[in-house]
Amino acid sequence: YAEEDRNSYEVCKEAADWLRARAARRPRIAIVCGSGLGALADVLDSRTAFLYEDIPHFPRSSVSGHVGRLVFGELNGQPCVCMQGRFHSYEGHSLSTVTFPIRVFFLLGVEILIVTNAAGGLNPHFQVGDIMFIRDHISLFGLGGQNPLRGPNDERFGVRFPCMSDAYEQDLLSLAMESAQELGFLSFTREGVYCLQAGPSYETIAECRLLQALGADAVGMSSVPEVIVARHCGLRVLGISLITNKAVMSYSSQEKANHEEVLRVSVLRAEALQKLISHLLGKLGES
Ligand code: 6GU
Repeated sequence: YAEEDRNSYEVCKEAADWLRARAARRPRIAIVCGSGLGALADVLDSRTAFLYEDIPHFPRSSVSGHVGRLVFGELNGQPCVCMQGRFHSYEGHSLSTVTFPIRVFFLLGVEILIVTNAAGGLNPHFQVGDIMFIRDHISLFGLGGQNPLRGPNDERFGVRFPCMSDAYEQDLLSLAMESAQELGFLSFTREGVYCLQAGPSYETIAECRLLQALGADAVGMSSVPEVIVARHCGLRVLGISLITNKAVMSYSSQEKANHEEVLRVSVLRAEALQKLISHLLGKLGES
């Protein structure tokens, strides 16, 4: 198939059928693990893992900090599937490849998508190590004509013109905040707007100032295409950014964004994030 056909219904269904025949339980929740956050998949109970390279039609991931497998299991009693390693546009993948796993999750019967990522903080009140629940996003991609839904629409997934004003579900956001409070995490929990930048280069200072002026609180290189495709097929979405560094806003700053720092901070906060997601899933039992 042509690269843009990877996420066609038939191709996604072959991958979903292959997984369904091998996974013990139908997952209700899919979790995309961002940079340095893959350890979450290692704490699932009753795990079964599948390397991307063994799953029909699955792309390969290539970034350090991203392993490359799907892990099925339970977290706090909820059947989950975790993506340990995601696909980014900057690796050279088309947006249909980046979002292919989301459609596979939909066909597996997943109802809720939790996307996590590492992001640079633009909001001056944010600290390194803060957890930001995504309230909304700005897709410089989408505004510029690169949307994962571009091309023929298959109604079996969703409508031609899906609404995005409710992309990040308020009920999930409230439950996530409640969880943060109950765990004593409020001092480092925020809410804000995530802005997608294609990468792989980090932003210039002028670009950071621009994004801040546009109303973005954090900037990163992922998640938005997955969220758009998830909303298209009706999944409920929660987005979580870990602020791993402050975006450089001033010419007098000596700081430089770098991947090692991003990984170091995300590993530091990975455990808190695991606790938070696990606690939240406990609450989802009832809703
Ligand atoms: Cl500062 N920018 C982008 N685009 N992605 C990031 C980041 C910054 N920090 C972590 N991921």
